[in-house]
Amino acid sequence: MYPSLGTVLVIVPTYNEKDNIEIISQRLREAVPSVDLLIVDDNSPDGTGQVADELAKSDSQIHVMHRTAKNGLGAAYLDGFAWGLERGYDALVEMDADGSHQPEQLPRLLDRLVDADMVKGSRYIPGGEVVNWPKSRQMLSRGGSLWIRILMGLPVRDITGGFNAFRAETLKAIVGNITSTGYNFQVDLTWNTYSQGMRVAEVPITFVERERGESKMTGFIVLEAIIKTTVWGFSYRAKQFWSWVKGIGARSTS
Ligand SMILES: Nc1nc2c(ncn2[C@@H]2O[C@H](COP(=O)(O)OP(=O)(O)OP(=O)(O)O)[C@@H](O)[C@H]2O)c(=O)[nH]1
Ligand SMILES: [Mg+2]
Repeated sequence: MYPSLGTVLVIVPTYNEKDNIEIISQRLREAVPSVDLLIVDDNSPDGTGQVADELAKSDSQIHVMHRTAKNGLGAAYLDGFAWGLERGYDALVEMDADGSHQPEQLPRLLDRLVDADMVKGSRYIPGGEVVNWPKSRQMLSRGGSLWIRILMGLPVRDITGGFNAFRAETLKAIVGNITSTGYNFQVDLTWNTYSQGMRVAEVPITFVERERGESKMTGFIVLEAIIKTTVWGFSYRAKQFWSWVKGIGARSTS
């Protein structure tokens, strides 16, 4: 139990994270001993799933879900959310395995969730920072967030960030609408929470580039994000424009 929130499940998706999973699990268990951990492994060829099983054997608060194939980060999280919701957790958290998200900063997210429906760990608000990312990657990430913020009118600074905490009720209300698999999964969750009138808060985090293992980022993942957010943004703006036109029409006939 986490004071004032209830039971909390941290979900960590893994694909070939053998050298990271034990370190991140230990850091999490030490930083916030009351939370449970679910590792969702997509049958990693490097044996991450077996390492996770060993961790679970010696710690009743660590659980492992084995999926049969690599189906993307979003699909792994959706299965993890379903697992946690079925078991009645009050809050669920997304966190990467590669050390980019600091388990020691998890209390910031959980404390803020007391009066929010979703809390995003943010690199781009005062106090937030990015360590060891090349300029090109920073520009892609910052540019992406700015593009989405302008296009979709989302008042969030770090929209693609993946260190996020949710109340169970928030996820129950939105999971059925989530269709993205790659990076855009985080945008999809944020957009759906916000557009249902729920409270999205940001807290500063220190994001650290992975030190071990390989990135799973692909051109497809970036393309999916660009195309989907553009379509959503334009349809959102078209709806806004249409209700403005209807408003003028109604005023001129009254
Ligand atoms: N289960 C599962 N996990 C995945 C999949 N793709 C990525 N992950 C995990 O999702 C987290 C984020 O993936 P990363 O490869 O770190 O992606 P990234 O942070 O954009 O790229 P980096 O710059 O390398 O850190 C890591 O814990 C990965 O192991 C997938 O298809 N299935
Ligand atoms: Mg990463």
